[in-house]
Amino acid sequence: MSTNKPLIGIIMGSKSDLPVMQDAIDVLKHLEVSFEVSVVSAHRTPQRMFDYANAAAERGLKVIIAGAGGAAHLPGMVASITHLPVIGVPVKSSNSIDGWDSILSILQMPNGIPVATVALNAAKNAGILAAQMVAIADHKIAERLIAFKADLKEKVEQSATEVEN
Ligand code: RP5
Repeated sequence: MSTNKPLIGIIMGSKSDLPVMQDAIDVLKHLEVSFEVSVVSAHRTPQRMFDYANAAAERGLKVIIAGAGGAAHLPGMVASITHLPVIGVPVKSSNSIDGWDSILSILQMPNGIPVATVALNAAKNAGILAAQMVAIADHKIAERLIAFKADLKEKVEQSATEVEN
């Protein structure tokens, strides 16, 4: 799946991660930020992972969102290859020890190779963060993010009114 001239690359270790990663896709569609989606496995397709990360900046991508579960090495390995910012999404896989394996594999990076790690299964926040990064140089995306936040505020104020009255 890909939109016109993608700015954000969404990758995941397995097709089984897609139900979680779909939240990133949905929020980027909502914010009208172009993206592409691929399955790239650090362990099962290491050469494909290397080629993807190595070519990402040259192809025009600005941010990579990488989701993986279990021994979740994909975000960190991609971050080791490209200079682009990488946002890691720890995915709670079915045989996972409550997702801690995914979280710690992505979070505990060595000095020099950061991965911006969101909460377990928090692909929506990864999408929003990626949009915020590209909005630094794109005022139209920035305006849509401001509207997105205003909508969140409105919803909380509405629920506060409902609870209080
Ligand atoms: C990881 O192993 C994937 O990111 C996925 O979260 C997990 C399970 O993959 P499958 O066995 O379902 O392909 O590499």
